[in-house]
Amino acid sequence: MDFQDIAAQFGITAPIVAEEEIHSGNINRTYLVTVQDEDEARQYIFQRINTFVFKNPEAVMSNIIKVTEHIKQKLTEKHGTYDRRVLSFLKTTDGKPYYYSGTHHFFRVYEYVANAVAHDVVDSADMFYEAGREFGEFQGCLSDFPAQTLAEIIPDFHNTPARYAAFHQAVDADKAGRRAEVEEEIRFLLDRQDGCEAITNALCSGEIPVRVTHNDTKINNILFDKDTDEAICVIDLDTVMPGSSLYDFGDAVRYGASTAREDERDLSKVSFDLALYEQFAKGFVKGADGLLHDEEIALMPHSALIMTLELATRFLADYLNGDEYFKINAPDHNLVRARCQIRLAQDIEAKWEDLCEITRRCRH
Ligand code: GN1
Ligand code: MG
Repeated sequence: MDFQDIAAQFGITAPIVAEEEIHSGNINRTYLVTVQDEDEARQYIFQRINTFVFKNPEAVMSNIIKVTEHIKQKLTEKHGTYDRRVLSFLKTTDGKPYYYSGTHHFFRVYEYVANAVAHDVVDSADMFYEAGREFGEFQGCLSDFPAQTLAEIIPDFHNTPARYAAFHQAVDADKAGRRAEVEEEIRFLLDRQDGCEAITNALCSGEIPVRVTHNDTKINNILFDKDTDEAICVIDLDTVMPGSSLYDFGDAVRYGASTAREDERDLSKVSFDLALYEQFAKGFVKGADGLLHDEEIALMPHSALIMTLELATRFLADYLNGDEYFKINAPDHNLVRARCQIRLAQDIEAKWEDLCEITRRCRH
């Protein structure tokens, strides 16, 4: 890939002196690119958008530009500046927020946020509280954004019943011929299908509001200031769409309150940490600053379980389909991931009463 050519499309003419792939994220390809401009070095993130997953990259970028502009405005009103607190995307010389180099290669470029770091693992309660606060604030910033002007990038992204339907299809089709070895996992997930409608039902009945949500709230989608450890910027905005606060909450805790990585092979290491859950919940409620309704808070434990089961169905479906969707580093990577989510769901169920009690304490 000729990054110098791509840089030029975005009006960057200084010579590239370093380029490094960042191997985080299961979907897009991400590179840190350094250019030497006269006497100072500048850094950018170049990303190649995965067009198998994102069928309409123009719509993805249109959503992202709308949302980041809105956040810039809100932050300026609140803090007088938005510096380092929101991503700034470059436009190409013909004014587009992406460059299509042909053969499905869509690139976007944004300014690298200096002196900041993303963490793949939650290693302190304070870090997870900060993450909750930041994602809560993110939702707050977008609470007056007209949700209907955003494209639905991946329809039914967190519609768990629809995810279950896709899972059934993958099981029935058994495209990769792997079904026989995962009957036990399939049974576990199917046994829990009925409870998975709690969020979508509450949205449909109007019991909880539709909000603009991030939808991919893993801890590594937040940047932290290297000096102060403060959460400063939400990244990976591809799936910002209308949704429920519970999608963001549940997805964040199923990842961050797990005591193991998402692809841990030793399942004895996988459990759900209630203390971390509590920190995130407190941060999220605080960051959202009165925005969350009691009905949303009451469903937080359900969201942890539902988002965990949902991702388990997605990983296992991808395994059955022959690994079409998620990047993998081993033939059984998706199966390992699915088993982790299943183990986590079991632990959430075992700790259910405590989870509900902690959630009640987080209300105010
Ligand atoms: C994908 O790209 P990444 O790693 O941030 C996926 C999420 C999953 C996550 C699991 C568009 O996110 O939904 O929760 O992997 N994103 C998409 O690690 O499918
Ligand atoms: Mg990501």
